[in-house]
Amino acid sequence: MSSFIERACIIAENDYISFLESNTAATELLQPVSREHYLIPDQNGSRLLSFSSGKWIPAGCNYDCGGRCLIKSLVVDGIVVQQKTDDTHADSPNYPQQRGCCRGRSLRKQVFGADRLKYPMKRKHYSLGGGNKELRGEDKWERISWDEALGILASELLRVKSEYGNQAILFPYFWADPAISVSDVLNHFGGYIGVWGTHSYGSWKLPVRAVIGLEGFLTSVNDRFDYLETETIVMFGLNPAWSSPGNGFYYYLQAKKAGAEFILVDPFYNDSAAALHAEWMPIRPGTDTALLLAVAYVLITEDNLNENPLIDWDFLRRCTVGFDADSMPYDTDPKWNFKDYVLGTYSGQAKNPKWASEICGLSVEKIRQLAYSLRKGKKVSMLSGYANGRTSESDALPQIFMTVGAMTGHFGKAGHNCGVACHRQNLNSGPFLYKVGQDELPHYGKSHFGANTGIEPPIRLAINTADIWDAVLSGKALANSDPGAQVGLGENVPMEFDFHVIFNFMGAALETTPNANKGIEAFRKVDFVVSCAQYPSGNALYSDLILPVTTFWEDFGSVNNLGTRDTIFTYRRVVEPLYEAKSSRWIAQELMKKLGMQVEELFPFDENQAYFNKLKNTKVLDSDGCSYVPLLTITQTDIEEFGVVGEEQTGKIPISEFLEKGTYQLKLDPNDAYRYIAYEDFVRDPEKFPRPTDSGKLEIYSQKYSDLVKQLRYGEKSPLPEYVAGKDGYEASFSDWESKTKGPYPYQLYSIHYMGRAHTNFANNPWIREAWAAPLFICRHDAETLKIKNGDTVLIQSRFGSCLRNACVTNRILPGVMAIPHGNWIEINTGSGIDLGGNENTLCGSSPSGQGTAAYNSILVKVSRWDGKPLVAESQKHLRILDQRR
Ligand SMILES: Nc1nc2c(c(=O)[nH]1)N[C@H]1C(S)=C(S)[C@@H](COP(=O)(O)OP(=O)(O)OC[C@H]3O[C@@H](n4cnc5c(=O)[nH]c(N)nc54)[C@H](O)[C@@H]3O)O[C@H]1N2
Ligand SMILES: Nc1nc2c(c(=O)[nH]1)N[C@H]1C(S)=C(S)[C@@H](COP(=O)(O)OP(=O)(O)OC[C@H]3O[C@@H](n4cnc5c(=O)[nH]c(N)nc54)[C@H](O)[C@@H]3O)O[C@H]1N2
Ligand SMILES: [Mo]
Repeated sequence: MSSFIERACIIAENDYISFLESNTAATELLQPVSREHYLIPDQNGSRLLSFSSGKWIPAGCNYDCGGRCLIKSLVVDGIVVQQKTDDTHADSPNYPQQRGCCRGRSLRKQVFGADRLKYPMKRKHYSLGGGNKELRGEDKWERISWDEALGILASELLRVKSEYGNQAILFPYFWADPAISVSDVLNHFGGYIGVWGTHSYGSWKLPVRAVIGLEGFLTSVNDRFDYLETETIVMFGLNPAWSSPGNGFYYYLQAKKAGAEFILVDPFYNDSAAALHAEWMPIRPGTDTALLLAVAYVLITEDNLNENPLIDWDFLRRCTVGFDADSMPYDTDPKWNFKDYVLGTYSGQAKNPKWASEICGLSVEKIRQLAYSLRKGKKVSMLSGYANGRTSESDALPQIFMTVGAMTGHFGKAGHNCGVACHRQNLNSGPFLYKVGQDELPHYGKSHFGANTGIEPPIRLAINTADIWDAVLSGKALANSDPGAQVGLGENVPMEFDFHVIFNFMGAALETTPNANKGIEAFRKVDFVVSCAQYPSGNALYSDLILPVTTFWEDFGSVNNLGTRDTIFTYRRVVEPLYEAKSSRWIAQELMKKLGMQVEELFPFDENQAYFNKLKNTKVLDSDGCSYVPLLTITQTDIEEFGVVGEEQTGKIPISEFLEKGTYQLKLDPNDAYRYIAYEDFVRDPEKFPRPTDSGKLEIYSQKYSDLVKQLRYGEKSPLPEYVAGKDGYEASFSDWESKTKGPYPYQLYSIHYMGRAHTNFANNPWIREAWAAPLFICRHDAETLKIKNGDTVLIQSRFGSCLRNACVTNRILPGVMAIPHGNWIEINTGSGIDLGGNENTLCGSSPSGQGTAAYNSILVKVSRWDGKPLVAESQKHLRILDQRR
């Protein structure tokens, strides 16, 4: 046996049982004999492999965690024997290495995992049009050839198209390559119904820029050097130590070193707060708006121009509309201004700290203290994550956040910030300094971020992800024809649907959209479900057909910088595709053939040329801060070596250096042209540099926001940032609010983006499982009431489903509130219907509110000690390995 990979394939086929029992990743067949040598099993016994013959190759880690880090793999004889991260230059705060986290650095445990989907498979009782559909998720699997698999897929698509039309195909994924190759084929085939949603952003999505004037995405706060100047950093639901991978948290540590003090407003005293010694202001999930209204009340009622100046009146007058009766838009009744809403002038209910305290749980004194921490004159950064916006009826949140920032003048100046700083919007803010090159292939539609990528899709209709299971089951849904629009969305129109195919390419819709139990019903209703997948997570398991797709390490290569402003990365194929896994491009092409289409129409050249095009077209912002110039110098010899068509060009570094290092990082300096202070021009001269809102100012009163929400038909929103109690929020945990009598589901639960996951990814990585136990976080007080001890298995029940987790009893979460990691894989027990995997969406049933927000963090539950068989610890759990023997 010459290649290790071939050997692994044979073992996978013959030795399935030992794989299953040993929980072994294929790489563990290697036996280390020294730091430099491995013993590899061979047909003649074994053979010694020396690391010195190996090559370090930049390896992809493109998961949607918000980080982009350099990962390199040492490949010896087709085997990855070691991984490392960025050592291309010495580390320093101004010029930091781009270091990978525990997930990226344990990728080889997963790429070579025993649970890889190795061959195309069909469900045993599947036949054209579905067969025995209720067996989805429980049926046995049969290994089949790629030819047969693609044949089945093509016949189902052709049949459904001719009987019901392309609108019967649901493609529940919304962004980015490599999904684009397959979605292009489906578009070429006549289209499909896609999805839109507030996903990550929650209610932070719509109001950006053109609506109320708040900057969005990467430009909402100042660049990373700025935090060295800030005095107080107030983090509203922010946990960069876990959820801003890459260097996000490193910049917080620099600010700490420079003397900033930290405050965390969050139900959880998270690891970021612990590392930064932040003061904790614990609040209940979904209540930030109430808290901030009371902060505004304190500022309004205690501000005094001479003795106690808390409000930046100059900023309010110059840069906002709607604050008080004197600053209302001309055509609006002055009565409806913000100040009078907060004071309760007309309603009789002041939004004072006493009112807010009852809702959010923070004491009256602490609310007042928070208001003073934010006051005018101090260098304050108000930073938020998205998590507080992933709650029910939270549309007022971005607007009240902006309002408090405006009242205190924390916009447009060094050391002052007011905006979102999570995910890839971490403290490394400012416009991207690179433009990733286009591959020059023809593509359909708009990208996730609204950039037009080419040909108009034949069907331009999308359903909110939070509505898709209902749409499949009831045949009715609101549909949007302009989901990619940058400014709000098109109108949501009630429509009828008749879905017959669910096509899962990327994404793990069953695990990541609300109401997974309904999702399973939907999967079991349609005629046909196909999943392209790497591992048997929920989507794959509940399908009729599984197509094994390659991981980033087996893909041809790509260029990306989604996540870090100053660095760009490339990765290349580390090992040949494992087993019979195929790239998305290959699957797309072969599917075209089966559907009777001309491959050249979408793929006029090969993957090598497409990769080369991305490289050559990649641009970097020049040191003048204005013009983009090519990143790479490419010679005729390079072009010949690459074996592509192209022309010579001059750039910043030779292509060979980029390919070898896997990265290029701009050296930033606090005094260079790349500096970014958000809103700087606007604040200096609001007439000359207006915001793109109707008034050109920040809109504390926004009729447009109200109108946009109305046309989405999920409810009404006041033009002002008014507090509305959410469905499945704190208030709903009571059967009687006045007497404070709790209802049947008395605890608030939310899902937290977890260090041991990038969504559903890494849930099956043995090293990660050892380090990150994926428990239910429950506070000591509640645990005592419920007679739950640390490590006990507990049953968590909501109106929508139930699951098991082992408890982590801690002082770091607010009483009455519990948290569960986002991204656990569904594992429904057939008899009881309980999800042993502990996926949060088996509990979350929330229907969208306001701007279509999926309220992932508004869940009400009851919890009890589980007297049945306890769950094994995460580290002891067997991998889910499907029997893939022929
Ligand atoms: N309850 C609750 N739900 C949530 C959230 C929450 O906080 N709580 N968070 C929401 C958020 S913010 C987000 S962004 C979404 C994320 O939701 P998803 O995008 O659905 O989640 P992922 O787990 O990233 O999905 C990736 C899937 O693609 C597969 N995959 C990875 N690489 C490749 C590849 O190269 N090719 C192919 N074909 N497949 C690949 C992986 O195996 C995995 O199954 O979840 C949302 N859902
Ligand atoms: N390791 C890891 N990192 C990730 C991801 C991942 O899956 N794993 N996913 C990435 C993606 S796509 C996204 S969108 C981002 C999401 O990142 P965020 O939107 O920031 O979400 P979380 O990390 O879940 O929560 C951040 C903090 O908010 C708190 N919180 C929850 N609800 C509320 C609330 O109502 N009010 C307040 N004040 N605080 C609240 C939580 O306790 C937590 O401390 O993370 C990205 N980063
Ligand atoms: Mo996200």
